[in-house]
Amino acid sequence: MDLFSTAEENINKLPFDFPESDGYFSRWDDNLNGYVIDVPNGKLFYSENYFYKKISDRCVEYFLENDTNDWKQVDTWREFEKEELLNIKFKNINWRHDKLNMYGKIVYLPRYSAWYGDSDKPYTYSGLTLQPNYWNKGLLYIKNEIEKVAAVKFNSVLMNWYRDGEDYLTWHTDAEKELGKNPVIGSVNFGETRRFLLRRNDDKAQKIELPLKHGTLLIMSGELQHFWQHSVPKQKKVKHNRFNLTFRVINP
Ligand SMILES: O=C(O)CCC(=O)C(=O)O
Repeated sequence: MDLFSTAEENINKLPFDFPESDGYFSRWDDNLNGYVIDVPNGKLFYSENYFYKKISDRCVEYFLENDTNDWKQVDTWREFEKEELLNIKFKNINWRHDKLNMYGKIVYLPRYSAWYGDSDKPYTYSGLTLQPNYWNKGLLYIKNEIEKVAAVKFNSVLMNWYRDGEDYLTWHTDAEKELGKNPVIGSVNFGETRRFLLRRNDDKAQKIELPLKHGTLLIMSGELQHFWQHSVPKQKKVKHNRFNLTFRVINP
């Protein structure tokens, strides 16, 4: 914190580096408990502690609860490789370890995932078409909480489980046809803090880095998915779980 700033200046200051050039603007919104941010060709909303710690802790438990192992004692989930995960009976989430066929070679994604939503909304991403699991109580709770700010009704969520800093997500946009023009994406985060990077499609040197923490809500909207890519890079020092849920509106 800058000791020479006024209290008002400090509350308006984003908790991460942000360009000061034309087209970049941010303001704190007391009612929404977060920052409303404009970037060239896109909008963001960032609420560092949108979910209270108690709720965030409960969400992590909810995602991991299972009947097969002493899940509170598991220190690293990397021990459970590939098919082994299929033998764990998770109580609330149907986790999968998806694999792709890359030029004849089977490659597992560097994270686990699960897809939930209205049952008639199949979704294709990274070359995989997934039929959603139907909503459960925990996911509906999170969805309702973020809809208060997002001002849209989400009908699906892609869940990503990063077991540790070796798991990652490469540069991409959430601009699939089913998401329509200017999609609103509600990204909810629990567990370890990870770096979330944004870069422009036409100028890859222009990057923004946001920390996504235990309980952080990030909403991406406006033209962002058509002009900016995002990624979650490896962070070898991170040793524990992080869960990310991206809520989406899938159009028929
Ligand atoms: O894990 C994250 O923060 C990003 C997730 C994401 O970009 C996606 O699911 O498309």
